[in-house]
Amino acid sequence: MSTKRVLSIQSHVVSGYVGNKSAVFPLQVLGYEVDFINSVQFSNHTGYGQWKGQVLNDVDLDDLFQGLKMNNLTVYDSLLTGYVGSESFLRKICQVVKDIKFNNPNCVYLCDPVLGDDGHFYVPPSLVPIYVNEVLPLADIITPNTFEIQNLSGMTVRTESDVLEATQILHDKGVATVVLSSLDFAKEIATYVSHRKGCGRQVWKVITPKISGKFTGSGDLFSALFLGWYSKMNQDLPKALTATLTSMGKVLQRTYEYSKIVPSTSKAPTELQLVQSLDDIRSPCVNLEAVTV
Ligand code: PXL
Repeated sequence: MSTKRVLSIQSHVVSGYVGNKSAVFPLQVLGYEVDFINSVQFSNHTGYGQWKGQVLNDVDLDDLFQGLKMNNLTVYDSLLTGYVGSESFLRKICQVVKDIKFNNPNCVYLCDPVLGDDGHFYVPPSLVPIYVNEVLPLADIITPNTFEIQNLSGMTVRTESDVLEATQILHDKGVATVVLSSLDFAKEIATYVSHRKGCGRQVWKVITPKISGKFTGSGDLFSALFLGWYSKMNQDLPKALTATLTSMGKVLQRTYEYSKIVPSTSKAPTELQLVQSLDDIRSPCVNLEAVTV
């Protein structure tokens, strides 16, 4: 069987792990051929408070894509997109998706609709209606966090019945699989997958323990792992989810432990311990269970 090809359009940082730096290595470890377009090239992620670098615009993206097309290099099995900072770039991504799906209608498009977290936007809020009306109808899988699902569905999401209602709103916009990457309960985290099937749907959840600390780039890692396992598990959603969450748990635990030993003089945020987690990414030892909701 030929190696599956993924195109990932996300940020690049010289130092640290967000965007493509969080996504490309895990996908390669899982055996994918990964082509990546860097939507920005920054020295480091923006959580440091200061950074330098360049931003790719919609014309630059089109240029790179046309170059690939000239050489018949746009045959992809999967497409992954993450943080997008402008309306024009997001609309150009929609054109790229349509073009790739024209070539291969079975290409799986996973969109992480990055809007923000903890009640704050870190992209212009004007991207919300573009995600809802233009991106969701094209996406096969979306992986919002709680803040994002609330903004995309237009409702507050606190309980399981809220999750069921909000995911249905997003299915009605055209996306078959919605993964709510984390819903915070008092002592644990719940992750939900809702998959539209004919007129009905199936929903699963996995409960995982809370790991202290918030690590930038973990959402990007989650989406990449989920896309990787989804194909490797022949589109078995509960299996893809438990494998993803097992690796995530190991990476976050290792990163938390590392954060406790870095010198207190260092003001830099702790970066994901990704390279150190190679074995946990390649062969997660899955003990989690996905239960039907
Ligand atoms: O992980 C999201 C992300 C992506 N790209 C850049 C970022 C961040 C989060 O800080 O700074 C450039």
